[in-house]
Amino acid sequence: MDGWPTTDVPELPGSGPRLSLYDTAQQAVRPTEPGDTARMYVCGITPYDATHLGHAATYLAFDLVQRVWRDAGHRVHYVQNVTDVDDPLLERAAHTGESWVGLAERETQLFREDMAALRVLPPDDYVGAVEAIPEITEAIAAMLEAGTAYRLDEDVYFPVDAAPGFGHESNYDRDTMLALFAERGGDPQRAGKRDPLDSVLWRGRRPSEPYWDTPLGPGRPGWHIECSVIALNRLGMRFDVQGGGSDLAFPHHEHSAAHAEALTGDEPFAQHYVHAGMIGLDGEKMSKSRGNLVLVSKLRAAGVDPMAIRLALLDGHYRDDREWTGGRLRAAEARLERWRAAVALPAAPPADELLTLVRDRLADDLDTPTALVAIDSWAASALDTADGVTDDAAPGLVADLVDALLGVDLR
Ligand code: 5CA
Ligand code: ZN
Repeated sequence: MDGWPTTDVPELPGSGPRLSLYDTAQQAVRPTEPGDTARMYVCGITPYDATHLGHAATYLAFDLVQRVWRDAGHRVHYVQNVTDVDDPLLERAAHTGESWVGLAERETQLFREDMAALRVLPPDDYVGAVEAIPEITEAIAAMLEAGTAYRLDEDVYFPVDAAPGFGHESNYDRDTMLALFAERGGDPQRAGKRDPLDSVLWRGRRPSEPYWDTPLGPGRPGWHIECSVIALNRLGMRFDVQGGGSDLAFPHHEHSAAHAEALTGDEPFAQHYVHAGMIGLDGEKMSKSRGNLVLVSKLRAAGVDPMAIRLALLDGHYRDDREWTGGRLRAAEARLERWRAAVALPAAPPADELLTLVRDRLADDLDTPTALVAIDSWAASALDTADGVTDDAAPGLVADLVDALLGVDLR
């Protein structure tokens, strides 16, 4: 499907350092080691409600991954899915009486507009689960053939013992896995499974649910195999970063990796599994199912500058769970105003050291809070005319670095 319009990324002098990121599987910050083209898959939305600040924060984190890689001289191949058929979407449509197709199209379009307004660089391949059904069924058929999938009534399941290293991605013990599986869309109680943690690859036709006639029989894909196949067929195995919010570490990313590893007999699925923290509101995770949402589109409609939303979300480390408050937005608006005033000056203190510092901080597991404070200091001295040495190229350089590396347009 179509992505959204891209924004230009200014070229900066020289190039940035290698990006290190925290990897959930190895539980350490490690350097990424992309080839000429860095390969990234980030799990996309399930389009049954509008983009909230939690989604935005997660996509912004991976937008910075792309920007830091580009600055280090890599091309980036970025793939994202849209879970445009799945239980929560069908449940919401059944509840409101809207068609699930119409709901998915509307919310996906709103997401595109929100991402474009936030200047998130679009994926190169933006792929819906529905459009990927032929490739997904082909993969499941191959797994059945190889014995890494089994039929249960009209459904097809993945046996976790087909993945010898199952659990290596999330590092959870079995009890935690069982609890999270029940909480996050799994079916540990389903009778007849070989192991309660086995996950559904293909869900046979149910009355009043959409289905597709395929060589596997009528039905629809399971959630994890959707991401395994969409990623694998576009990026291959061992791609650089698999990303999403921390609520995807288990079962979603564990099962997606296990499916792909079983399918190909190769490993790992991804070199880094990278997870953004959860944005909360009033002490709870912001989520469509809880309904405690601050929507990007609502803020935009109220006249909030998307660049202030962007700065408000970057003023916290991407891996930390953090609480949204109106105060964060007001602080970001004030910061944006100061930065804009500083880059509008005809001359300002030299910014070469600032460029090096921002590059270093971002390359160290996306340390945006420190990078933002460094830019604050430069802006403060630029605006304080008492400070002596000025350089007439500095305001332009800072506008470019803030644009290229943080995606914030100051002009
Ligand atoms: N379609 C699947 C992934 S294949 C899905 O999880 N969709 S979603 O719409 O529920 O979430 C989209 C992304 O936003 C996921 O990476 C999820 O981890 C992230 N996300 C959801 N809620 C929050 C939150 N409160 N804070 C940060 N990230 C969040
Ligand atoms: Zn996914």
